[in-house]
Amino acid sequence: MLKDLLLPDIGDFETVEIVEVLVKAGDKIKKNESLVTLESDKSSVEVPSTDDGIIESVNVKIGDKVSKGHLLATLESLSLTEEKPKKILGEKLPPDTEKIIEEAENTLVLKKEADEQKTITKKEDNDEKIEIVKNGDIDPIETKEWLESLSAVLEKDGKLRAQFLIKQLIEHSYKKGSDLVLSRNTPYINTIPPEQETKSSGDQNLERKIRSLIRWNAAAMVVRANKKNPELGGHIGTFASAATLYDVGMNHFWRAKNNKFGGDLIYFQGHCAPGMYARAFLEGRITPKQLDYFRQEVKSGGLSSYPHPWLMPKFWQFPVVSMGLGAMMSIYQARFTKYLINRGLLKDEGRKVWSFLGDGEMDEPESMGAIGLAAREKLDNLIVVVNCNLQRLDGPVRGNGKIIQELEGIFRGAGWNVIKVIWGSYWDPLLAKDKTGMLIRRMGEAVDGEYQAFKAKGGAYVRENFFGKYPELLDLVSQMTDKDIWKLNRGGHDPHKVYAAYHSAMQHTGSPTVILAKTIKGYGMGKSGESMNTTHQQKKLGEEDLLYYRDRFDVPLTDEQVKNIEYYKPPENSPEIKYLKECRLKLGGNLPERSSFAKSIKTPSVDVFSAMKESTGKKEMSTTMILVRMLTSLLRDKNVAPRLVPIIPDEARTFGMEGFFQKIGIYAHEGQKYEPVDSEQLSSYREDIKGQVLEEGITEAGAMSSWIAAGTSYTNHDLEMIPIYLFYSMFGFQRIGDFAWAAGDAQTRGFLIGATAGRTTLAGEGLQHGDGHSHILSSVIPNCKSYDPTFGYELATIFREGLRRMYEKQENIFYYITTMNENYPHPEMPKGKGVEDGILKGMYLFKELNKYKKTKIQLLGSGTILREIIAAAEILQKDYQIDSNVWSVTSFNELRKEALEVERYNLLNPDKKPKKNYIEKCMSTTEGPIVSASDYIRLNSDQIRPFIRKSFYSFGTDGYGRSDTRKNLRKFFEIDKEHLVTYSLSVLAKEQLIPSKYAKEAIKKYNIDPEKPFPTKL
Ligand SMILES: Cc1ncc(C[n+]2csc(CCOP(=O)(O)OP(=O)(O)O)c2C)c(N)n1
Ligand SMILES: [Mg+2]
Repeated sequence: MLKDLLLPDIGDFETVEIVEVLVKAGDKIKKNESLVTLESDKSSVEVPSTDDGIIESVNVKIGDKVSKGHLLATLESLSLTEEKPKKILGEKLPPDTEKIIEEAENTLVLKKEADEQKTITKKEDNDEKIEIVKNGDIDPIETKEWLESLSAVLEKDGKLRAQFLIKQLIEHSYKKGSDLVLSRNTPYINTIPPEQETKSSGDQNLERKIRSLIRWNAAAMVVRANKKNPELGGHIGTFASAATLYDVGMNHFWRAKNNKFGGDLIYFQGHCAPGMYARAFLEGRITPKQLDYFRQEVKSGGLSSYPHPWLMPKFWQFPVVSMGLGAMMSIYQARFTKYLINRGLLKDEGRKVWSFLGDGEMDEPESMGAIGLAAREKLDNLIVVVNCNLQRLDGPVRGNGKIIQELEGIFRGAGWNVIKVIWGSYWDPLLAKDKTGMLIRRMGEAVDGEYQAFKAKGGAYVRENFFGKYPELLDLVSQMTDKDIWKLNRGGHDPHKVYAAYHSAMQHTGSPTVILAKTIKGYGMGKSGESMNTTHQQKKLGEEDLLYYRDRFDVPLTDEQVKNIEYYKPPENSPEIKYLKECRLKLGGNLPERSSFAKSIKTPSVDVFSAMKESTGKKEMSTTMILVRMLTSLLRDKNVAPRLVPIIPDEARTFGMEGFFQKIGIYAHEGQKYEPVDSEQLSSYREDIKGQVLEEGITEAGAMSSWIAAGTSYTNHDLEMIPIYLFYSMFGFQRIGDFAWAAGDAQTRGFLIGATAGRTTLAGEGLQHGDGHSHILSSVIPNCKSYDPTFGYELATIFREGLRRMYEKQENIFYYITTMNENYPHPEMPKGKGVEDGILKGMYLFKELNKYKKTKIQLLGSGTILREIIAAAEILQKDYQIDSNVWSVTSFNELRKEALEVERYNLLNPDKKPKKNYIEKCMSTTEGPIVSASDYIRLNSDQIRPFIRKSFYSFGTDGYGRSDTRKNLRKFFEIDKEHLVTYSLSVLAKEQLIPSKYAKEAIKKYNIDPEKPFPTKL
């Protein structure tokens, strides 16, 4: 059966141009395979076939303008059934139907009012009869009895009494292990009751010994480093509070990566780094010499202060010490793992992401900024552990409140599985004996400031101030000595409780888990810093403190050894070392450890990019559109296509990327449960469990975290992925600068695309949107390469090189490329030698205007301002007989980096023939002064000023942006062609190459006001 393939609804556009025809007569085609590519002035979209079949005829050609209903091709259909036309949503309803709906709605309103009336009447009837509908209720009679009792209480003793009883019931049921009560908070006791705890099969004695040695060595390395040089710093208190939390995980839960399993991903709390080194020392992975080089990283082999993969690329995986970043990055890591699994790129092995955070760190907006996403996406592969030692740097986290309860409420409200680990096992008998509920009440009453003091001031103090508040509680502990009371431990220091919590978290499905573990900052540090406000900064331990620490943890060192702060490692064949190693062997290997076995991706052939190297003729396009076109072509490259991860924070339409919705789908872990309102349109909103686009919504920090997860997939999943995160350039580095820094540290590979870039190019948006500095911010990240291309061929050259270097050569760099939304024609790639090389190095000679051979000037332009420079060059030649060289500068940053290196070489090799930097090589044979301009602040061009021996003048967009037309904005910032001509004339006059009258005349001619204040002051 012959079938017409018509152009479907194309949304906002009336007519669009065919830019590619992807089929020919006789081709066999499957449903959803692309027929043609369309391009509007904003976006390009492929049109899919609606059926399987053989193309009978193609009825369009490149350049045709088409609109909805246009016949694209005819197809000999191979499908047996005729597709039913879909009901079009939003179609205008016939007037009769509208009337019927209106009547029905009115009736509904009346009925609702009547119903309300009835309810009120019912209330007035005050029927005391309680009726129970057997609706999932296994024993309605019993329910009735309970409710009748409550009713009686309400009647007899009032609602306060009734509420009290309900609260008692909830607490009682919670205590018995029922965690289903739907309240924001549960009582201040452990979520898992003792009788439901899963017991560890580990040797507790040995584990305690091992933990003690780790504690000792961690503290010793910090104290030794500070003894050597007090500049070096370090933290003891954080790890001292978290040692059990890590130990239980390391001994029993965290599986390493090996050739059989992908490995759990553990985000260690940054300030706990000494603890990880101390364990690695016992495991034989780190030498005592290395321990002695803690925080002395300049010589190779030193240990980095915090988890920095850049500095210890075989050890640390996740850079987290800047508070709040780890929380978000780990959530998006868990999400990205599910994305890879759902897309069929990764096996589901039940791997988990564990993220350790400080309770003070939870103050950071980023820490809880993505917990909604984690619950929404049901990230049951994520376990967050908050080490609630009740302290941050200066003092208590919530002295007047309770951080655990506060976090519980927030996480519970967001839909997380919350496990509180508050009390250690020594409390269990007391809680069991507490028949009055007074103990739970007192636990709930005391605030964190008090709890901190309880652990700093000893057993007698606790008896008096905690138990002493109620006679019943004093009674409860009357048989206990002060020492016994002091021993009442906190959950986070009790390996049994921690084990039970971890075990339960591992079993949990359907939502992410947060474990709130109560600990003591500086645990074991005694007077020198246990539970003190100064604990965080404590990096020195005096002799007495060290002896106390040794005794507290039974470390087998003599007094002399303690005074020398010696490390302690039992012999290799000791039960401790054997046990420690066996545990890790069972769990597949060492942690933390960073490795990559990812296969490289072959760079796509030059053909994929060849269309971008041709002239667009008269057709005007923005570089953003060219990028989208390029990505569309890349989606046809079988090596690259599945690895592309387009990441967009709710701006796909701004960048003309809505065509991707249909083509590759938006990732949605539950697929699409609804028919989208625009289902009839070509670019309809298509969500899919296998979707490729990460449509993040309005969260730059989230999108950036996704980008980092995808860009480090080569090490965390041994799978090279190519994340391309597109954003408004102003909301990139300015917004998420610290994440970008962490991304560099993590050796993320990928593309950041600052779209709608340039302070005068994004015309109608104004101050908050006008980016004139992102290239300055990106320039500070050592392994970030930034480019500001003007033409399609420049963009294509840079992009292909990025693919080659990052994914074929597997270099640890990433790219920041700005693209613009200004439409203009693009010339073909100049044929000259060195153009491609120059584009990548940062500049090349775009055009030589050499007619008059009298006066010459060098004109440098970047981004869209290169076009103003080209226009200025033409005016200078036509009106003033001044020749010029026009240089396209694709990256001032790259030019500067290379020049700095050459300069350094020359300074350090004074006896050798000086090398020339690339800028000098470009400029050395040229004549005349240099005028340079970009759509960024002058500092962008100024980056190369020190390396130029000629007179150099830079122009740019210093000052706050504002909204206006491009023309007016460029005039305001003095980077339009008229200003550039005038300034060029003035520069030439200053160099005494021409008389000054030309500049004066130009100022008049172009209505330039020399009295206008500098734009930074406006
Ligand atoms: C973004 C950021 N701001 C500030 C700091 C400095 N800082 C380091 S540790 C710390 C206190 C941390 O307290 P908490 O999160 O409770 O961790 P703890 O050491 O108590 O486990 C602060 C403020 C930082 N590392 N990162
Ligand atoms: Mg803390």
